Amino acid sequence: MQYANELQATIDDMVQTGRGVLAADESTPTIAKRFQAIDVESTVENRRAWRDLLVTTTGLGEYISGIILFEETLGQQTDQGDGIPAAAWQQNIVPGIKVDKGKIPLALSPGDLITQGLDGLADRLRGYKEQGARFAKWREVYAIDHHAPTRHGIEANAEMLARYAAVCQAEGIVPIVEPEVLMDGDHEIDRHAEVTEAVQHAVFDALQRHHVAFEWMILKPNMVLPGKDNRRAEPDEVAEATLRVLRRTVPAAVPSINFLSGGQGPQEATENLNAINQQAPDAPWRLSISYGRALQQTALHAWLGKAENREAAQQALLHRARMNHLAMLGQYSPALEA
Ligand code: 5MM
Repeated sequence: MQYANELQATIDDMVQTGRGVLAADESTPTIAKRFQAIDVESTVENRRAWRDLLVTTTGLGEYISGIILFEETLGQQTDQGDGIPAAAWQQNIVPGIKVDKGKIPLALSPGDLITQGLDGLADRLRGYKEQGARFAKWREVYAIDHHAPTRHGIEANAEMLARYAAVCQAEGIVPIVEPEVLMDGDHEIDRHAEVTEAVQHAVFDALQRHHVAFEWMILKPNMVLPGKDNRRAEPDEVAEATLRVLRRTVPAAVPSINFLSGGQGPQEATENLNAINQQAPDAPWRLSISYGRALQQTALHAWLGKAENREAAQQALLHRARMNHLAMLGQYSPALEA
């Protein structure tokens, strides 16, 4: 592959013991929803100030090795006048970019969704690379109900992820492959496991068909959980179910599995990750994070859009990052939250 050395260097920079990825790539409608919860207007400047706060948190690089940015943020600057990607590098954090253009219903397939954004992707990636991005992310979303996702939907989504990942590797960009089976609904944990297993099988089959090198990608899956309207499972049950599915489906050549938090509470997401690492100390892949909400939520509520709360918000972010660092080592305990 043309960019083998570059791809390996990015993997080496991102996949390290005790470090994970911060997902700060909320699209404009999603960040508006997050800001609305703290009564802050979603302006270009407020979005810049928030992402500046995150990326300039002193010490964040100890626990975070990569940050996923939204296109707008990639071209923005910190208060100090540094480009946001350069500010990430100053903390030894690799900047990356969300490249999908969001989901729409899959035509003629009720209940299935599909993500857009493949047209012109290679050109866009070249531009993002010039702006400093070294990895990309693309998310496919699967909602569970009685009939969905369908076999056809699962295959169509796998095809999109594989085509995206192949274009990334051809351009020297490490792809984060994110198939997210939502936790919305009242399904049991077994149903979530069944769908996640079918999704992962299809994704890896498609990646292989599209000649994607597993060594130079990162998988960003959901954990296996009962539906949000069902019950809350204990961390050991989540870990067992999640590891069973991953062992059945994810090749050992994949260097790292970085979970999304998907609506779990910040502490819940840390507890579950800790149980996963405790149960699988010899797993072939690193078991890490690519959390958005579970890393940002407490910091966002400490910030409230006010400059005078900036330091408190950074402390809240650093604390969550450190708790997850300990969970990656299987050394977390809720007592440490205090
Ligand atoms: C940060 O949110 C990302 C997607 O945002 P849009 O829906 O606005 O495109 C999302 O892909 C995120 O990276 C992952 O779901 C991880 O975030 P959570 O909050 O699930 O850990």
